[in-house]
Amino acid sequence: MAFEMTPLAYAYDALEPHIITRAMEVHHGLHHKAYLAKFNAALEKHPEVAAGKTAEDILKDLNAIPEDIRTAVRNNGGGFVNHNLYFSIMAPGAGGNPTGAIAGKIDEAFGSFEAFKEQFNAAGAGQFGSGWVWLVVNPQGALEIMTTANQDSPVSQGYKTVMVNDVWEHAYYLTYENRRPDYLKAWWNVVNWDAVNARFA
Ligand code: MN3
Repeated sequence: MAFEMTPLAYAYDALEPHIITRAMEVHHGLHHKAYLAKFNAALEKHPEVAAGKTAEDILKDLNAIPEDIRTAVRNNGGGFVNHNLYFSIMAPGAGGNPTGAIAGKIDEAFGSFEAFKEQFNAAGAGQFGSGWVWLVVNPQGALEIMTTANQDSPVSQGYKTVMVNDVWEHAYYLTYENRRPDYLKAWWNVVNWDAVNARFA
């Protein structure tokens, strides 16, 4: 059983001007699709790895993956799962202050939404090279900001992922060229708090 692309809930041009159409076409239509194809190709060699599991489940115990496909699963399975969350928590006409249960939890953990945003953006700007900046629930049950390199997922380290921003250059170069901090700042305009709450629940 092969994993499949989750259709985007919005059009490629829907996140303009914060993320331009061509950036979404390349990111979702080419990069994301390529991770999925390579993930499925790796799993074809060991179909038992995916039997009865979600893609995220597979990433939870990388040591259980046969060695000959472990790196491919880590990189491409990670790429598939990380991008699924990223694309699912964005929407047009979104942004603004957090709503729902996550709003209070963010205040509790970081003091205020403004303080959280500042820390999240600083972590994203400080991630050297390609990677991701996350809001996660740590194994002790508390909210935490973390970064991962390449396509590594926090689920492989026992964390639950709540929201994520992609800081690979492919995520922002077409819209912002080399100005990653501008992208980090603008990205909050497309954060869909309903989707973040659904994920957090
Ligand atoms: Mn990406």
